[in-house]
Amino acid sequence: MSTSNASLKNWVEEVARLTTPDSIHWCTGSDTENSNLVDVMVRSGDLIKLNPLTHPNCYLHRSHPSDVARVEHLTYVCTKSREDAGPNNHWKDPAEAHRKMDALFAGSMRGRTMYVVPYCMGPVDSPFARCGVEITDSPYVVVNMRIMTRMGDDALRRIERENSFVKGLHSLGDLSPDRRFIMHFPEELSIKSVGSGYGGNALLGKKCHALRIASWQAREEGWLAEHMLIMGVQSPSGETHYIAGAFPSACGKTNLAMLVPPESMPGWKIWTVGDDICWLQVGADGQLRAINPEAGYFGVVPGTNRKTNCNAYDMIQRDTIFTNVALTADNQPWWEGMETGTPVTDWQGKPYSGNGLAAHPNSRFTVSAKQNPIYSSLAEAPEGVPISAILFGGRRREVAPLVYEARNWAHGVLVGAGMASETTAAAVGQMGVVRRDSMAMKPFCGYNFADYFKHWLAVGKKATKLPRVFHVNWFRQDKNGKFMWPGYGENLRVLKWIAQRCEGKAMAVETAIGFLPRAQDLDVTGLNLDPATLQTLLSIDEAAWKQEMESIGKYLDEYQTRVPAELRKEQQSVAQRLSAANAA
Ligand code: OXD
Ligand code: MN
Repeated sequence: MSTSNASLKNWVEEVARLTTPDSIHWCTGSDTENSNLVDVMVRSGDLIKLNPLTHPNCYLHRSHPSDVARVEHLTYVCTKSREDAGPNNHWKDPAEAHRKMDALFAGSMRGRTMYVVPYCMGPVDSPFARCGVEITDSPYVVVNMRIMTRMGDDALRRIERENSFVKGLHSLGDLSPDRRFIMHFPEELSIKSVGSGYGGNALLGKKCHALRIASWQAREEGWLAEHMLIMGVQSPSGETHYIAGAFPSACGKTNLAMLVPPESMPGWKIWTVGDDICWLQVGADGQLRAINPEAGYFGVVPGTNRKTNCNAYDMIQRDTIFTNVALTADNQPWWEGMETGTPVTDWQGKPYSGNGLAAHPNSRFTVSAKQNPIYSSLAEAPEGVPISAILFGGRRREVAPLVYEARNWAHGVLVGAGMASETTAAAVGQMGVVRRDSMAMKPFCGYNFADYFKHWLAVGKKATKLPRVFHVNWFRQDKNGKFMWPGYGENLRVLKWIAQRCEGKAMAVETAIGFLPRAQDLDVTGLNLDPATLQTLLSIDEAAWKQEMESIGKYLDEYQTRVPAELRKEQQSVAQRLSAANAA
């Protein structure tokens, strides 16, 4: 097979000349193609078939032990001007980056098959969707892309109709961390990734296309590409509010998007639209509307069990690819947080004797969104869903209260820009260090954050009906390091307050940082939460917040004069309110 699209055909030929594969396979996305690829990988040892009685059609992939997470220090945005990439990105001159990458790609597919993977991010019939083609020498990437995107013939037809697609070139290379780079060329709508088979580095439709390149495209075209879940929150009276939420990697987006309501909140229902990425456009009705560009979940496994999230747990009992989990004696997948079973083999395939972690903390499942028992009936709607509220949230031991609401859109942009969170195992590097992670996009924004904040403010001026903006923190700890809020399904109590705020029905108190619920405004029936703990969760320490605002001011200074004056004004006005409150 090939294509009628000359630019795609030429690019494939050019890549084949450079990488010298043994053969070229154009992916159609069919079931037969998928099972052939799975068979090849089972024979090569790239996939291990799991117990078919307990986990039908499930496989385990073990990645190279040095290749288990995103590599932010090896990820670059290559724009003609360094300032366009901004201090939030590593930068390389595009010509130099191409030279460096092409040297690594030269002959890299010798002895391998080169797969050409056409895909569409978003429902194929959606005007908000965008297409790409990934060329890869990894069959693991192909089977994952088939789950995570609309991959194959339908996408190729759309590419041929539109004559536009993002070019993604990927090779495992020799998997050496010294020869591993993920480079983005937003001005050319292209990506080159070499030396890693890990999801976020290798499944180019996800972070590389749907966030880094798409954020650039979105700015040019007047929309937003965000690191956000999308969920429907349905009240007992049947009204559904759609909420988009930005949280850094491994902070529970998948669990929140698939939340199981507590028994003490009968009648509430949650519907998942997406768990990681959200493309927002101002619709013809003047509202912000969202689509999930992905078709599956690449979720963090540890901690998933029947109690924490039975929806997620049930979803991954069949037709799932696991990466870097442990195994029981009868070949069932196992991870920390699993309530039953005993691991005998760790994530690296070594015998496990009970010391240390059996599964890698960033072990993952890849599963089709269609297997989610609460998949929203509007998840495939070409026009997307209307967004009532946007959440920003980090993993903060202290300072950030359970929830607060921004005064308005511009203040909301400051709340998002000032977001901070403790680092997690989703990226290589030290864990648990608090860093600013604006809109949870620090690793993913394909251009200068100052321009991005400006773009957020501009989108706010285009919409006639804007979502309300909130900040949440499920991760507050007491002096002994114990989590103060139970999290998981109980987070619905906060979502209920948010939904009611959107309807103008819930009360709040105004503080220097925004609107907070009082204890009586939050439904805590059946929760058994100590009133003093609730009080701490719902109050602000003004001295700590003064410092926080100063630190946000310094953070904005890093972006110098490119920072929009409107954002600076917001920061100054919160700082002034805090000073006034301190003086009072
Ligand atoms: C992810 C991430 O895999 O954010 O979603 O790292
Ligand atoms: Mn993510």
